[in-house]
Amino acid sequence: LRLDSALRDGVARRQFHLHYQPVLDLRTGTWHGAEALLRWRHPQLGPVPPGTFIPLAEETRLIVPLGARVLDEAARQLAEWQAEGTVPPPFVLAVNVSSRQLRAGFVDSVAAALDQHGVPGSSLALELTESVLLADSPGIGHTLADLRALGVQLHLDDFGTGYSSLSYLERLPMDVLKIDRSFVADLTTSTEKRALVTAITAMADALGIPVTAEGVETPEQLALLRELGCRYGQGYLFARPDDPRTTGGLLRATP
Ligand code: G
Ligand code: G
Ligand code: MN
Ligand code: NA
Repeated sequence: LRLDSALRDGVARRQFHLHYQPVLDLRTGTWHGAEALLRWRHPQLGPVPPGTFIPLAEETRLIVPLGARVLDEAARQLAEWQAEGTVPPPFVLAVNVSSRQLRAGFVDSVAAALDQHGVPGSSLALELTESVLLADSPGIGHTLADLRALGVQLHLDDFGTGYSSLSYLERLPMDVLKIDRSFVADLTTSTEKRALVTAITAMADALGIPVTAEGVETPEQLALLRELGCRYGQGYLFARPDDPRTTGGLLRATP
């Protein structure tokens, strides 16, 4: 069984679905949003981890059609939750986007997904990694500006793990900075990690960009992140990624 042909097959046969992980507003203690996370269940292999199939989808460029489906399904789910009153504003649903997807036609496909399901751009966020910004492909600035013109938020994912050049934070405006969970993991045990997170939150604060901490697992991490002025939190302490029904139930309840 070749994984790349299985992947191609899986896209055609709709073996992919989305899980959702809620994001908490640490200031108000209410749900602020959720992140859509792609899952693949292969009939023989069972669940294939995203760490395996996403890089392959990127290499084979299957991420382009697959990513378009993700956007459409996320917008559909968002419309359903909005109609039911599950996610009152300013709830924001975040979708991960690979740099390979950011090419001609991408902005149109985002606009089409919003339009098709009647969701406002302001309730959608796109999570981009530093590599997207560093690739600095010609036109990336225009693409991001066009996305923001739709009202869509741009979140910088996995912050701190890439070749962090801070200059792009000024050039390419980001609405939220997501501190990678590797920093949060050792936050309460490593003085170095704590210094880094302190520096990141101070810098983001100076730039007026709110921060989301990923991978929050303990009350001790939460307390420290709050102290450092971190605005949003995501992690197993609050909620795991889960199917739309389970996550919808959580979102309707008080955190
Ligand atoms: O649940 P977790 O193992 O789901 O996700 C692992 C990685 O896969 C994350 O870094 C995430 O950014 C990436 N990922 C999850 N869903 C998507 C998606 O729909 N598109 C892209 N491009 N990456 C995704
Ligand atoms: O890179 P990205 O942030 O998009 O990846 C999200 C990944 O983080 C998903 O694989 C998700 O399952 C995972 N994740 C979410 N919360 C936690 C957490 O509290 N601890 C750990 N270890 N992983 C988490
Ligand atoms: Mn992400
Ligand atoms: Na991340």
